[in-house]
Amino acid sequence: MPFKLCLTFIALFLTKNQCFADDDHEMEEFLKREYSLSKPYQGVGSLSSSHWELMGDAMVTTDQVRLTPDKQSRQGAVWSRIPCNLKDWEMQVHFKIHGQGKKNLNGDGMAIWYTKERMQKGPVFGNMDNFTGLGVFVDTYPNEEKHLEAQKKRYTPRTQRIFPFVLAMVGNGTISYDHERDGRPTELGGCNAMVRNLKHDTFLFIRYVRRRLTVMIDIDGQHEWRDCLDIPGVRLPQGYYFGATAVTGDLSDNHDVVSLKLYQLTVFRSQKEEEEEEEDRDGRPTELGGCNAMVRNLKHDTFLFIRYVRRRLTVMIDIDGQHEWRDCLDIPGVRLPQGYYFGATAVTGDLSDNHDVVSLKLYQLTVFRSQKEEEEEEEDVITIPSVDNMELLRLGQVEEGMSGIAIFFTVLFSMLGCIFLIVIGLVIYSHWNESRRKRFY
Ligand SMILES: [Ca+2]
Repeated sequence: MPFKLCLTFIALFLTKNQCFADDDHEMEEFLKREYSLSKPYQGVGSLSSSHWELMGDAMVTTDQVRLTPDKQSRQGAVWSRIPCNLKDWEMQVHFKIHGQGKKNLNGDGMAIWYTKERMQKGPVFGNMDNFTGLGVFVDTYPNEEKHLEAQKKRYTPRTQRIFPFVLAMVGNGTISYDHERDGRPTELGGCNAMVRNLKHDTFLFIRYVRRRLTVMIDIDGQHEWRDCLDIPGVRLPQGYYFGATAVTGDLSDNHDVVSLKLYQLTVFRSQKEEEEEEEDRDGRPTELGGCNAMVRNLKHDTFLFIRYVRRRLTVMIDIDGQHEWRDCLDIPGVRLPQGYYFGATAVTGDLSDNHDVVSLKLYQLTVFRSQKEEEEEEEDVITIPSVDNMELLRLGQVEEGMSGIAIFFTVLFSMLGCIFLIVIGLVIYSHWNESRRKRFY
């Protein structure tokens, strides 16, 4: 038994060690009352000194803030009055969606917001469209599916979604939420979540740490968080407002917020990270990526390579006279329609250069597509050029993986740690063995 115990002890230490190696950023959390909303909702909806403000059909009862009742064509909201100046935070939403309607005869859902704007009515779960910031939606009605059904079209089973569906979107003030398509064109990710008419409590968890957005749900009454989405490179400014909104149309539900609890997360940042975050503040709004390329007045040939395959755009350069392609940019989710024209242009101003094209060679690429991909592309024909999750992309580029040196030291120290623990374990074991032997004499 003690040997087993000793092994458990070693195992425990090993896992702990690993945990530190994986995530060297320790976090502490503090509940921030000024950004939280919980019972007994003192002054909400009645006092102007309250930290929260109601709008539309929202009303406060003893047990919840009811954003909408189970009645047609209602919309309601509750918004924080104080802009949030935390860099890293975690929002735990205790909510309830329930009503008389049978499955898929209810609607439309609710949303949790962290946005620049507040107290605006509109079509996105009761909030304005073209919002700036983050929206996490609990969409309870499958608009697109019903629309296709009406046209006697069908989803392929693989692309069909089960509703209610939780979905996250980041807007920059010009991106529109496509209600008819349940927000698919602009989604960052999502998951299904059967949250209606449950007896137990249901929770949504939104964490924003080091530009990583994580959404989890706890809806099975098991007090366990289930992953919903997890996306790095999401840039949300400080100073935005938290809010919750809901809307009903022809179909309805009670949309209740029991509590919104905001935790401040204290995250250690290295000097380098701090500097990077400062630099990012002047973003370049339209670039997808790029690289430097010393191409003037060279004796050898210079080449640029642009590949577009399965909606992935890759640019490489060969400018060192070594006949080697060097990566320049590589971006998935770039949507370019067919039927456009190729061309090359150049310009001189007060300063000039010869800009010569020696050749443009276009190669057709034959790419195998699975049945599923074929179907998806048929369903989703590109008519306007666009880039998926433009916001995300720009910033994903900054968040690079660990450097080679960092990986080397992590591995080295993890190994040293393991060896150290095994030695300790063996020493303890031999001591125990010895004392057991002594007891026998
Ligand atoms: Ca919907």
